[in-house]
Amino acid sequence: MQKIKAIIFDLDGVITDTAEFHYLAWKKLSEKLNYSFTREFNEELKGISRMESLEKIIVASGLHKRLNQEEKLALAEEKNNDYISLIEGITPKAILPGIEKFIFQIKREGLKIGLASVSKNAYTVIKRLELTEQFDTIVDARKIKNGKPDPEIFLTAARQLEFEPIECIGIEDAAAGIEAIKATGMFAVGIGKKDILAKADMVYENTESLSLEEILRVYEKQIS
Ligand code: B16
Ligand code: MG
Repeated sequence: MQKIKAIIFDLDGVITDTAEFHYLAWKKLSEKLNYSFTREFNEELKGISRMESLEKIIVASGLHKRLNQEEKLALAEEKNNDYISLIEGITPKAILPGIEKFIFQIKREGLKIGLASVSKNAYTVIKRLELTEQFDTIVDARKIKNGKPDPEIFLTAARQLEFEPIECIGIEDAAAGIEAIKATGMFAVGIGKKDILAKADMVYENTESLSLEEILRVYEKQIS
């Protein structure tokens, strides 16, 4: 039977609720562009890069033909500055419920832990949460060419841990992230709504309900 060797986490929306800060910063920028930004639209931005997110907003708002590259970069920077101010006050208290206990369970089982975040701010966030030491490997935007849903980020994390994708489990809150995990052949655990994360192998409504024992049980049942 295949043995699981590592758990690879997404950051925003799984370890901490920075997904909400990305939402607020994009909403503020959208309002400036006279675009009515909804939570439903925000789901499409989860897990994708800053510039890809901006592109989607300006296409949706009908501004894409009027903005040149320099203006786009300035808008992306403006959003990032707002995001940076929002994450300034982050402390370990912002770790989502159940995550520390889950990390403890993973370590107790002797499994490795990886981080796969396309955020250029990932290191800062993990450091402020005082979690850097918990990770055996960290892959962020600087190490990859293609964002989620491309599998590159999860494949890189597995390679850096020196495991096959089939020996790893990925955890994500974004549809694009689940797609990326599944494209590697890993088992995918979703955090959030089942209809949005339909391609995941199993979904928990929130991080508080995460159980390593249950995940391993479902994984083993699936591969047997
Ligand atoms: P930044 P993840 C992703 O992080 C977010 O889900 C996404 O909303 C954000 O646009 C992206 O990081 C880039 O973030 O602007 O900080 O570089 O979910 O992969 O941890
Ligand atoms: Mg996420």
